[in-house]
Amino acid sequence: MTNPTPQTMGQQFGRRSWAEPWKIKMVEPLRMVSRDERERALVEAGYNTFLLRSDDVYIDLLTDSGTSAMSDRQWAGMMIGDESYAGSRNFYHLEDAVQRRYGFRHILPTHQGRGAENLISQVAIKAGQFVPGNMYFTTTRLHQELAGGHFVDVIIDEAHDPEDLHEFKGNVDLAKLQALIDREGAEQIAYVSLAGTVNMAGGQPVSMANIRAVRELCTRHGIRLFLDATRLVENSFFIQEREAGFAERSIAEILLEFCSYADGAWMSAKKDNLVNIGGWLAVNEDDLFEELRNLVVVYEGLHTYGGLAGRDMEALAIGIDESVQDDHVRSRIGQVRYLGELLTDWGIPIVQPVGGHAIFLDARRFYPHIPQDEFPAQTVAAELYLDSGIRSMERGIASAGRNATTGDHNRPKLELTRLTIPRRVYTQAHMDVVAESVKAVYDVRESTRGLRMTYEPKYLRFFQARFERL
Ligand code: P70
Repeated sequence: MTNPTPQTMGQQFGRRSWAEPWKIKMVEPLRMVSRDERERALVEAGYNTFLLRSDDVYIDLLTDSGTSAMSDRQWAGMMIGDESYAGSRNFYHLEDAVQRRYGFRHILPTHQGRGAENLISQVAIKAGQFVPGNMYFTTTRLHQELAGGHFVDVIIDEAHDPEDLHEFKGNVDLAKLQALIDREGAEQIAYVSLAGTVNMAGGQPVSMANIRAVRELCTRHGIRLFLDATRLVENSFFIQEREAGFAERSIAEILLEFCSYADGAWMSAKKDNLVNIGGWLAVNEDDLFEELRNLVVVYEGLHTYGGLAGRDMEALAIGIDESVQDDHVRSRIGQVRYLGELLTDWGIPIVQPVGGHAIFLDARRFYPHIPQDEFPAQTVAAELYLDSGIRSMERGIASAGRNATTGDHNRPKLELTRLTIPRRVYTQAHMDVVAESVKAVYDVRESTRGLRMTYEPKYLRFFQARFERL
């Protein structure tokens, strides 16, 4: 019998293939780790992929944060870093790039996203106020709580269902937001915290229609609207692809319009913006900016460097311009989808539709016999590492932490393991290896047992918690 003619994945899915709009000129060797080494490393790490050494990892899909490959132009920019303490020329390049691409008036650099979250939370939240948002994010919610705020989830219900095919699962449920305002009073709402795409929901986008409506509601009640802009470029891609009237508009144009409805934004530039470290905070109001500019010197550094070297700010300014190019975003999300299509084809349960930055394995359906208190998503991450040295991240009950009042576990509906794809780093062949490993772990799922937590830190426990096999 002869084999059928091999087909590219593009052909198999009835379309032409996409390709990266770059070629590789420097490589970083990867180390294959033996099964014995992996077993030892996993036990030493307490079954927590955050505690593995990267030298023990083969393909690292822990995060897309700070793991992107910079371009030759960004590296060239590093050489023209102006390391003056005050008024570095690279700061003005960064300020200009954020103003042009995101449209906000005032900009402060920060060492990374959570530095900006800390500043905005301290300045814009009064103790006891509520902060409605489209699903929690770990660091964002923690800073809101440390500032005395209470986070309230106002995302649409569909976002909590990994099988629901809603095209904009990041949308705010306006009725939930209105009900909160009616119940607590507008003066008790610190601001609306809107993220696009929504990380914990699976990288799901917010539509332009939704932010317009949220803006309208906020204006009516005199409430500010701030964005988590970490993956807003990727959000813009989904608007271009899915929302009527945007197909002919560039991602850069869509991004600018989206930001025009907000009063400001915080940014982890380690994602969309293609740098290994950095963040920024941007607002339009003069008075608010004055307060933030004063506070930044307490936590980050002078307002013209905010914890970054001049060279970091230059790489970031260049990265911002590169990050909004249509061909870049198309190939970045194309690669994520490629992996998603393989897994879907093989019947492996993942969050649908596939989002912008990662594939999220649905651990509840992966291991239906493991109860949530035995950490099914953490178990998937551990088994995947054991099988092939691939590192992923738990995004379920361990990440959700404990209820601040009752002390019990938060039990999120979504119990997920994230395979996060760094930008411009891995090839299609790496995605094939990943897909095959997920399948191998899935094939032996019935004999897999869960985990018990043996050490639990107080803050953001998932980073440093330890587990053992049951
Ligand atoms: C990730 C990273 C960071 C992040 C984010 C959104 C939507 C803010 C931040 C904070 C890193 C991470 C953070 C906490 C737990 C696990 C991983 N997300 N908003 O891998 O920015 O890290 O620069 O302080 O996704 O998703 P930063």
